[in-house]
Amino acid sequence: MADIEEARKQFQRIDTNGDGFITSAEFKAALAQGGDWNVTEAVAEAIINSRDLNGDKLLSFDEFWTYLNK
Ligand SMILES: [Ca+2]
Ligand SMILES: [Ca+2]
Repeated sequence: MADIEEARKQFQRIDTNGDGFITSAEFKAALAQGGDWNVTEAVAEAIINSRDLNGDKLLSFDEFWTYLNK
């Protein structure tokens, strides 16, 4: 079981504009910041889509949390 406070901090770091949703662009930027420069926007989108439960192409904290607990 992941730590929800830690997950929230991580989520907020990725959600750079603070609207409560992670877009593929934000996710790509976060991965690049972590040193993973090979991730293209298309790859980031595919990862988001695989975690996106309601199909809005955005990752909410709930979806992020669900993913962490899988
Ligand atoms: Ca955002
Ligand atoms: Ca979603």
